[in-house]
Amino acid sequence: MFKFLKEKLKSFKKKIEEIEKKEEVKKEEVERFEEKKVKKEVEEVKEKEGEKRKLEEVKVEKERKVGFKEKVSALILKREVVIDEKKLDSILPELEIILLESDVAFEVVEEISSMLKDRLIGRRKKVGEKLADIVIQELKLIIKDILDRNKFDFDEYVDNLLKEKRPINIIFVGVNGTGKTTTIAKMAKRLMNRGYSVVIAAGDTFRAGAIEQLEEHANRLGVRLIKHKPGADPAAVIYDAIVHAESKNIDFVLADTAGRMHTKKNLIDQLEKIKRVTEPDLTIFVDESIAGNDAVERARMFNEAVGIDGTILTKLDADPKGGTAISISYVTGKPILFFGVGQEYDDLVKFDSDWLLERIFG
Ligand SMILES: Nc1nc2c(ncn2[C@@H]2O[C@H](COP(=O)(O)OP(=O)(O)OP(=O)(O)O)[C@@H](O)[C@H]2O)c(=O)[nH]1
Ligand SMILES: [Mg+2]
Repeated sequence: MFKFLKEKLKSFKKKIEEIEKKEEVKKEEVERFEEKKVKKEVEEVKEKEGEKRKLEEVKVEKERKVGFKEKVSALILKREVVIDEKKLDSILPELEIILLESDVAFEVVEEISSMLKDRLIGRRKKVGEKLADIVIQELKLIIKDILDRNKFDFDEYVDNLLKEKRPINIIFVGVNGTGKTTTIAKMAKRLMNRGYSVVIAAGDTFRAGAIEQLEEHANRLGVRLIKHKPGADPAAVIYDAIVHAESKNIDFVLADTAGRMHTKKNLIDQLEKIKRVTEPDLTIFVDESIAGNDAVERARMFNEAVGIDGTILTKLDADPKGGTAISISYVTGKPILFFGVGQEYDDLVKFDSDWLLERIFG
């Protein structure tokens, strides 16, 4: 997971370290020179003082010591470097390229860059503190901040909602092949593990084989599937599933939808109708993290066209980059709810920014 991004960040860190090392060698030369100068001055003072009267000697000695001490602490202070804009300008472009290459959306790269400047310019770097460590640590905090802006606790939300109504109707939308159907099966298993009852609605009536695929999952999981014939109205299928759930006191309806129709407009019209007729409690957008900026753009489009409440990002296990996960919530203004991390039913991870950061930064 995220091998590409991890390696890029590592070499970025190394590069900053090298720049810093070179600067330090130069600085140390200057400092050695200055230290020698100070010592020489002190020696000279000592010599002169020695010639002075004995009575004054003790007093002068004391003053001399103070003078030396002050000079030494001034030297230490000089080693506390202030990070300035020039210094950041020498490293930020490289970081921006790494982030763009890792599929972080342009507007998110800009945000990260400007936040890094805000937080780092004018900051004092103490003796022994490495600029590379400061930059990486701050980058991590900024990404966490971006990830947590639209925080939403799925479990807490549904637990509370179930106190008011039943069933909770969740529809899954997104383009074909991204993992909608698999994710519905994973969600069904997760909800049942938490003690809830679930019914699945076969709302993808467009793609040949979609109903059978969902049926197979339903049979394996022991979940009831509500289906009509291929080509039927998906809004009617989902409506039937809700009526069934109401009559059996079932907690959740999880509804599949088509990922592709004859035209994009057909698809959006169909989703709009599903929303109008079935009034979902949550519309979850599903896309694959390996799609990079395409996934982010689709999320934006689906949010504008039909409205989404959050995203489930699949196939993180196969994504070397990670930029989609960093960007999608910022761009849509909607939370990431879960990550898909494999093809097994249990490969679903509830969103947690620290979990993601751990996988990017180690
Ligand atoms: N590695 C990996 N594969 C996944 C993940 N989620 C789904 N897949 C695989 O992606 C492929 C497509 O998944 P589907 O669930 O059929 O996708 P869909 O969005 O329903 O596709 P359509 O029905 O064609 O619109 C399948 O082979 C899944 O096993 C994941 O988190 N990791
Ligand atoms: Mg499907």
